[in-house]
Amino acid sequence: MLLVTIRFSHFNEKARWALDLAGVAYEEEGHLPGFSNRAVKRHNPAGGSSDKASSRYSTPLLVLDDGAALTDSSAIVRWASERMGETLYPVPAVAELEHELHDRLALHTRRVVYGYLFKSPMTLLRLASANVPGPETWALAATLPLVAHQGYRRMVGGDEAFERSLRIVDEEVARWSAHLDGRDYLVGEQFTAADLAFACAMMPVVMPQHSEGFGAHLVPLDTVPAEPAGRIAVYRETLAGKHALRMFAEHRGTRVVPYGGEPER
Ligand SMILES: N[C@@H](CCC(=O)N[C@@H](CS)C(=O)NCC(=O)O)C(=O)O
Repeated sequence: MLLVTIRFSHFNEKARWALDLAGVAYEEEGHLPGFSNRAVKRHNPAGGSSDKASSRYSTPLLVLDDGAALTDSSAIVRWASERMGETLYPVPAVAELEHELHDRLALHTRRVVYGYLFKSPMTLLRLASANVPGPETWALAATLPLVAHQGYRRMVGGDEAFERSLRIVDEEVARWSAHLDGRDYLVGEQFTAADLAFACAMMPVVMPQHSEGFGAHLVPLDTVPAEPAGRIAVYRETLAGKHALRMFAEHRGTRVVPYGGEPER
């Protein structure tokens, strides 16, 4: 089974997490954004469907042993859940929350992290080379200022969109923190796909390290530039941030990262 990913992406972590929980063996083929579309097209020319977050050729893509393709992280989590002793979807509210998280919190945390990465191209390059060593990272290195400039415009949408996403993340973190007050899990009394999706949606703003459960390499916290580092420190102390980190610590299990290594300092 093949999982095509952007390795440091939160939607991709959703898929890896669920597959790891189900104990399913798969090979991960990781790419950088942009290169990932070509790889997805190669493995699944028909593509999936586009949505609020992505194009038809987005990652994660899971190609099953019989050749069938799952083209969305939620479909992969659902598929993995069906192979577990206990379902990750005990009640319909779980899938509804997963959908809500996909369309808002996850979208805006992603925009925020890309905004900061494009403002600090060397951090982006270290992240890339730790996860996708080789030609894609060399190409990024050769075109770094241009990629950072265009990426900030196209993927982030410029300053106004970046600032708006920062505000929305603040609001969402406050809202979810209130929801989590006095609860151990988002729905009911057990870990569900909602907690898994939530922890992944929060990932860009709490930066769980591999040693804290994340299934690829993120940059070490003490090498993050001052402004995002300050935000990460604040978010980590909120109930939402603590919940995300606890889900990684208690429910992620151990993942052996197949290749790459800790980013250079
Ligand atoms: N709804 C999709 C969203 C996936 C998504 O946005 N993937 C991004 C990486 S974070 C991607 O591959 N983007 C490239 C593209 O959309 O072409 C899912 O949950 O799998």
